[in-house]
Amino acid sequence: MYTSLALALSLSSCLLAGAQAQTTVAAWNQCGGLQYTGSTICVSGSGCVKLNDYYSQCQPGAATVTSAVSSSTTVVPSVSSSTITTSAASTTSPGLHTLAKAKGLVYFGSATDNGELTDAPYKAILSDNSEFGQLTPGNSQKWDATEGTRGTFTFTRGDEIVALAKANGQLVRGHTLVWHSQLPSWVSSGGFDNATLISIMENHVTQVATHYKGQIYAWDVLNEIFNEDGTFRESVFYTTIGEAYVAIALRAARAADPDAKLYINDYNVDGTGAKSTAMYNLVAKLIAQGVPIDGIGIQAHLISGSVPSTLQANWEQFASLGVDVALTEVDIRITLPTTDAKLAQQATDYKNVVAACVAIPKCIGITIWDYTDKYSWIPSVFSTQGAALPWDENLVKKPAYAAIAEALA
Ligand code: 9MR
Repeated sequence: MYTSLALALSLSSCLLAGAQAQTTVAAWNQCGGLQYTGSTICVSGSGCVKLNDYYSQCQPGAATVTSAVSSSTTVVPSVSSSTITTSAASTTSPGLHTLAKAKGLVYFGSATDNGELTDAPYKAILSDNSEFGQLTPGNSQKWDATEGTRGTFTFTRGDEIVALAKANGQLVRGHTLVWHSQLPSWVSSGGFDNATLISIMENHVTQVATHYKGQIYAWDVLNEIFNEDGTFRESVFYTTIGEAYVAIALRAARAADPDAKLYINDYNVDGTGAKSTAMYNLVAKLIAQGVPIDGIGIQAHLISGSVPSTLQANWEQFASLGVDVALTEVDIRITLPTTDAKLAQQATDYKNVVAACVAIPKCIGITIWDYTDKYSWIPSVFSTQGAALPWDENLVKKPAYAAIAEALA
């Protein structure tokens, strides 16, 4: 593992002229970075560590800054290896995507959304293809974003993210063609008969997949089609068309973009259980019927401390069908406020999740559902929970980052 030898600390931002007049910065707080105007002097016993161009952080035991050190000096601090593995911030990594590729995965990626792209420091990390080799538009390819009015298609926002990924040399997971949620009411409440709804759904899949033809590594063709007990969710598609809608959507996607891998994606299919069994049985049936299906998407919206112990066994079952599996929306939420112990538990959870994928040759990729707590969906839905991602709200790597890197090393 890359550990202490790779710990290069830039002290330049801590050694500004007139430093004696500054107040000291407490451990783990910001002490430097582009556009930062606060104090650059860390509290005694900690050193100012450059994490990226935009953020330097006071880290206990990292280094003692003295005026004898020139601003261009790079020091390797004497910290124990246990400190390094629990303090992701002090680890220099070749990048999660670089590690994932070396381990045989196709990508390590992140979801993103259009509004976030005006945040330059955020976009800089997102665009670093050593960290992320794949992007998923979090919202901008959904039905409400692409066909809010029947027959009128809008691709501007999706195009922005696909173009960014292309410029960065990153793959795109398309998300998502047929879903009961973020579905305009003209579809969900239109009262269409079977034949009409089939043609509406086929047209939607065809138009969107054709627009992005050749640019999408994999499509979540169907999203969240099961109830927790493994029965089909009573979406307008299921109640109007019946189970056949699944195969119709997959066939339309294949016809529109023959090179895109086609997935069915869901949450709570992480460990074994009724919903996972339903997913397995459906995909087995589709394969037997000759319906195009290439992968099972495991969203993996998980709770720290409660990650199922059956992840690997379950994903091996899926993979035994001959399809790919991918972790498509990973986050591991914590009950707030965070503590060092909770962040350590979260790091262990991330390590176990990533290791389970790495252990399965057919597990081809891991996508986190955005990379920073700054833009996580969790607090808006679970009011007491958050901090679910490997980078914190200040775009600083958390212990989870080093844990993921360890599992990929
Ligand atoms: O991240 C998305 C968030 O910005 C939206 O508000 C939300 C609305 O449904 O959808 C989020 O993404 C979801 C994804 O599309 C499907 N699986 C669950 C994700 C989290 O809600």
